[in-house]
Amino acid sequence: MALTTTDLLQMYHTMLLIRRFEERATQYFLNGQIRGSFHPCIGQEATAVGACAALRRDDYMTCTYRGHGQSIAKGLDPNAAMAELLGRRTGCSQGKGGSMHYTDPSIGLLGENAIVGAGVPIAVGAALTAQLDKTDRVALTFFGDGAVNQGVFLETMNLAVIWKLPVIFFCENNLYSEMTPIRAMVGPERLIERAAGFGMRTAMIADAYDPIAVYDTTLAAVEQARAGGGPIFIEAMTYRLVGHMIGDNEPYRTKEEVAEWRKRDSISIFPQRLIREFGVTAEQIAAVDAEVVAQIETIARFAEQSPWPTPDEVAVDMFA
Ligand SMILES: Cc1ncc(C[n+]2csc(CCOP(=O)(O)OP(=O)(O)O)c2C)c(N)n1
Repeated sequence: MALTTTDLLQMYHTMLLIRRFEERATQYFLNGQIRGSFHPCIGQEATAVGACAALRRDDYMTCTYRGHGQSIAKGLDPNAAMAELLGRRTGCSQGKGGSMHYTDPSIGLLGENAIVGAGVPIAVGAALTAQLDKTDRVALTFFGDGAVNQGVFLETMNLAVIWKLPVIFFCENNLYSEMTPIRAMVGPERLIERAAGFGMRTAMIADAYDPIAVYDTTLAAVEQARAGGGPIFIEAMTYRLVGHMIGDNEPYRTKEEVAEWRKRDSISIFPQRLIREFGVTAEQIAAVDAEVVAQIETIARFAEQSPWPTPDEVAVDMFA
């Protein structure tokens, strides 16, 4: 289905919201208002928004600790997302999960996950549920290039192929696993070769800073999976524009490399392209920018003014 101007503006809106959300969260972290660690997805907004636009609200999704943007793009209430970071009761996990454990079954969000590769079998299990229940839901699992050496990841890829499950393996290849370049970890040039070895269909997104390319490739994969075509592995070439986590001083990559990617930053390039190629006006872009500024203030106010969980709630919803 071709994207309308309204869809494209909505995509830009969500990408910008994610960027500003992560920037505000970074400030909270630096002020000591967010505990633990925090892995911003700054630079990777186009994969989150492009891929999630191809999903239905009731489709399943899992993601990693770098999943704030993907969760918001899937439909997570950004108020509940920010409140969760600040540990408030109004957070999506009642303030007990924090940055790495956003969960909301009402939108198919089966959880971020702090363990590399661990969201993959959860999504494959959800896809098995869809197949057994004969619903036409699909599952999409986001993971990084660092996950492709995990045993559980390889085992579940195999099962997904054998059982022909409706699951999309979405690899955000941002060239680094924490501080290790992908070239030092994996033999083949392309990670899709791993999946092809299991007999899985594959697709490449050479420029995953382009949300439309991400959307088109993911939509084709989702439609095939929904129609019984089985799993597919998508490798999306992307880049994070900030450190792995706050406090990472990035000794493993050069400032020049980061600067090259900054020139391609989709937050600035995409709106220019909407004006140039899709008949969007500069006023429409400015309206989105202003809306997001106001929205972030509302989100921040909601989170800061929300109550803390009380001590007697500490064991509620805890299963382990
Ligand atoms: C099983 C496991 N091993 C190691 C870690 C420590 N660790 C946290 S993030 C990370 C790098 C993962 O990189 P990648 O999968 O490429 O995702 P990215 O951080 O680039 O989004 C590692 C090794 C972990 N969380 N889980």
